[in-house]
Amino acid sequence: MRNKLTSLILSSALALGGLTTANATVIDDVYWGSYDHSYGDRIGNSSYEVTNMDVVFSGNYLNVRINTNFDASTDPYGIDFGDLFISTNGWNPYGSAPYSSDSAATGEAWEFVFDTSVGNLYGGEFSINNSEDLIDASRYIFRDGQEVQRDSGGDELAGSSVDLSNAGVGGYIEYDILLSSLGEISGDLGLKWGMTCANDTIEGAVATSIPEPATWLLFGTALLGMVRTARKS
Ligand SMILES: [Ca+2]
Ligand SMILES: [Ca+2]
Ligand SMILES: [Ca+2]
Repeated sequence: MRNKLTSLILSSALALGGLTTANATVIDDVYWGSYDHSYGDRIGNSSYEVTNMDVVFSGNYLNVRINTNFDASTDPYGIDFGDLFISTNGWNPYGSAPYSSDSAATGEAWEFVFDTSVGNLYGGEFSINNSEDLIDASRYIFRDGQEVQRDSGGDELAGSSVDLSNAGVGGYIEYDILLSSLGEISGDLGLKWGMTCANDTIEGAVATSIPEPATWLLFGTALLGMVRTARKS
């Protein structure tokens, strides 16, 4: 009987694990970001559109899918994929939606960055390129003031990856970040992505995976029920 009870408890614990790790969150692109100019959400044609971000905590990984038409391999101006910036101590952009005054100078500080071109996650002390560091302002209209790529430095953290094979119109690019590399997350997890001209940039936050008290109550009640059933059998 003890074996039966143990296996019941084990299987319900596994089921709970599944419940708490499969919580997908969609972050809609309600972010503009700028130095107070009036470019709106996107500058230029729809090939720069970022629609939203799907975020899933899946086992040991944080999976972030950026739904965007952008593809660096077909961009006629040499615009590149930007990097994925991660904040592990909350998300505090400047102002409120659509965050038209949030910039690298006023907004969130990022504890981690996945360098898309290198293919590695970095923590520690790294320097950042803003959009105006990479795009010639005398030739192009673009969204300045946005952090878009890691420049140099930082501690290289193995085990995370990016998949660019689905980039293009109606497509997406996808990051798998090894959660253990991020250390302790306090509060919401903040995320930011844009192409190097930042013509469309997305920022937002997801709540981290802590079971709701109601979930624990249900779990406890279910366990009690199982113990009673097991004792009767
Ligand atoms: Ca957009
Ligand atoms: Ca931060
Ligand atoms: Ca945007």
